[in-house]
Amino acid sequence: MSCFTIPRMDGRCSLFILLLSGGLSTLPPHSREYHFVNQLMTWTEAQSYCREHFTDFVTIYNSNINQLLFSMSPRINAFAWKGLYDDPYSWKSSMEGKLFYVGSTHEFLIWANGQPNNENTNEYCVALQGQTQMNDRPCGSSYPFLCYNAKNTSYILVMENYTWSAAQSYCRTYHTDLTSIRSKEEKSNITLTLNGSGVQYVWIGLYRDPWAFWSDNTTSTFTNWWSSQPDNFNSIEYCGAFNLMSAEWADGFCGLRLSFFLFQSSDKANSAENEASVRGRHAQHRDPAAGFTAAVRPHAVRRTDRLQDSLEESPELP
Ligand SMILES: *[C@@H]1O[C@H](CO)[C@@H](O)[C@H](O)[C@H]1NC(C)=O
Ligand SMILES: *[C@@H]1O[C@H](CO)[C@@H](O)[C@H](O)[C@H]1NC(C)=O
Ligand SMILES: *[C@@H]1O[C@H](CO)[C@@H](O)[C@H](O)[C@H]1NC(C)=O
Ligand SMILES: *[C@@H]1O[C@H](CO)[C@@H](O)[C@H](O)[C@H]1NC(C)=O
Ligand SMILES: *[C@@H]1O[C@H](CO)[C@@H](O)[C@H](O)[C@H]1NC(C)=O
Ligand SMILES: [Ca+2]
Ligand SMILES: [Ca+2]
Repeated sequence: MSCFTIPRMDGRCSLFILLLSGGLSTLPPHSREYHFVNQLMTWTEAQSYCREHFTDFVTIYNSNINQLLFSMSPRINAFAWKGLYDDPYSWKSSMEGKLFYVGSTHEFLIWANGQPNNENTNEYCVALQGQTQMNDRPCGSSYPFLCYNAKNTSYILVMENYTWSAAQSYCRTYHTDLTSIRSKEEKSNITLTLNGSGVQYVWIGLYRDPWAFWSDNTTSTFTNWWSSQPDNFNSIEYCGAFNLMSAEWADGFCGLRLSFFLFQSSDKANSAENEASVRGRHAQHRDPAAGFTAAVRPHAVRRTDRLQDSLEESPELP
C-alpha cells in the first residue's frame, strides 16, 4: 500500500490510496482518492456536492481508511460529515426479511404522532399503539403480540408479555411469523382481532437495522463511535459525523453545516466493479433529509451543555 498527500491551492486536501487488488474482499475498491472539503454544508447539500464534483460521500470500510481521513484533515475541534446515515423509515418485515420502506404516510400504515422517533437510540422494532397506529419501540420491551398463521390465514393475538425476538420465535414455532400489515384488508382484520383486547402496545413483524446505510450504497460493518454515541439527541440525529480531533464518530442533526469527506473513484473500471458488488437494496433510496424532517418535533431543539453533544454546538469553522 502506498499513500501520498496532495496539498491543493483550492483549500481541499486530498490523499490518494492504492490498495492491492485481489484478496478476500471486493470492498473496499482498489483505489480511491479521498478529499476533505473545508466548506460548511448540511449533509444533503454536501452529498449533492460530492456527487456533482466527485463520486460520492466517503464510506469508511476499516480503521485504515478512518486513520487516513484523520491524517488528511485539520486538527480542529469540529466535526465533518461522512456518508453514513440512519433511516428511521427503513423497516423490514419479519416474514420476508427484506427492506420494506414505510414512509410517513400510507393509507393503511399510520405512525402515531411524532413517530418513529427512535427515542434513546434503541427503538428498532414496531408495535401497534392504541390498536391502530405504529410506534417504534425498544425491541427488548415486553408486550403482547400478533402472529399470522398462513395455513388458515388467521391472526392470533397472544396475550403474553414477550420481547420482540421472543414473540418472533413463538410465532414461527406455533404459527407462521409475526404479522405484517401488507394491505388495507390485512389491516382491518388486525384491527378486528385487537378490538376489545384493551392492549396498549402489540408487537408486529417490523424491525430495522440501525445505521445501515452509506451514501454510495455500499455496506460496511466497521464503526468507530465515540463513547455514548450514537445518542439520537432530541430524536433528530440521523447523519454520521467524524470528530476531527479524535477520528471518532457521532450522530448529528443532518441540517448542521459541517465540512465533509468525499471520494473519487480512480477509474471507470473500478466504479463498474463497485456497482456490481453493491448489495441489492431498497428500491427507492430515500433522501434521509426527508426522513428526519418528518421526525423533527418543532419544540425539540434546545441547547445542551452535555459534552457528548458538542456536535450540536460545534462552532462554525472560519
Ligand atoms: C388457525 O390455526 C392456528 C394454529 O393451529 C390456531 O391456533 C387458530 O385458532 C386457527 N384459527 C382459525 C380461525 O381457525
Ligand atoms: C403485561 O404487562 C402489563 C404491563 O406491565 C400488565 O398490565 C399485564 O398484566 C401483563 N400481562 C400478562 C399476561 O402478564
Ligand atoms: C381480511 O378481511 C377481508 C375483508 O375485509 C377478507 O376479504 C380477507 O379474506 C380477510 N383475511 C385476510 C387474511 O386478510
Ligand atoms: C369493536 O367491538 C365492538 C363490540 O365489542 C363493536 O361494537 C365495534 O363496532 C367494534 N369495532 C370495530 C372497529 O370493529
Ligand atoms: C443507490 O441505489 C439507489 C436505488 O438502487 C439508486 O437510485 C441510487 O442512484 C444509488 N446511488 C448510488 C450513488 O449509486
Ligand atoms: Ca417511538
Ligand atoms: Ca449525537
